[in-house]
Amino acid sequence: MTIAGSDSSAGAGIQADLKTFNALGVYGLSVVTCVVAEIPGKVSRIESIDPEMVRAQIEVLTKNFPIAAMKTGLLCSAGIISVIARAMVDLKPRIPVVVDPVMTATGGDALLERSAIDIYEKELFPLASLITPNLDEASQLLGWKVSDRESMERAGKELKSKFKTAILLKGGHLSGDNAVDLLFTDEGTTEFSAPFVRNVATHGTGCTYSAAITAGLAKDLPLADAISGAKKFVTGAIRNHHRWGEIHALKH
Ligand code: PXL
Repeated sequence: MTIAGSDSSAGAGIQADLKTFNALGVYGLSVVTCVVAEIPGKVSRIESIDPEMVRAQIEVLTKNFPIAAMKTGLLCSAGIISVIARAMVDLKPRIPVVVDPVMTATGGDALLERSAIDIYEKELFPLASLITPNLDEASQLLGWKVSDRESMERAGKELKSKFKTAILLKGGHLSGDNAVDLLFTDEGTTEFSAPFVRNVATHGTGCTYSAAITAGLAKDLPLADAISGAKKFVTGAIRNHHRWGEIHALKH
């Protein structure tokens, strides 16, 4: 199950999650938190769904489907995050929860209310099996800039002890020949690396990655195996990207 926003251009958000689940052979359920009118690189309008409606979607799905794992993506507002956290606390049995703390679109547009970060930290992070920040999100969560491999090591350890759960810190925004991510758990640090694919529009990469990890966890894979499979999947998706002819749609 994914709890996330709708991306009208369908490369990120709920649409990316469902496509990923489908490609990896698990059935995807979706809880919509907001609707984003956008194309890659340009958000034109965001409208959030009433938190009660978010709650109703979670309730009807969790009551009627055997959900094996879930992820959260763009959650839009503090009120929505609170509702989700409360619903998760009530869930029995507990299942793996991947929290992708989406704050800004790849193009730089803000997607989340500022006050929501506080609620994330207090209410949702304690319920996560894995949190998957990129470097910008990690920097916002820590209050200092994570800018290279060395600071990634420090940041991951700090985030893990702050939120007491596994952290996958994604280094995809660093320069270098490889896209390197680091997983921090109680057992130590594990590196996941793949050759960089340059000059490709990467809108939706983070959503696809966390959805693929969630699919792996739904299939009962150990966390590190779910992540390495997901890393291969997302790297393949970037490498085999769809090439539009004339990109009228990307004018803005
Ligand atoms: O890529 C982050 C993201 C997540 N979810 C939704 C989005 C975006 C980026 O634009 O629209 C719904």
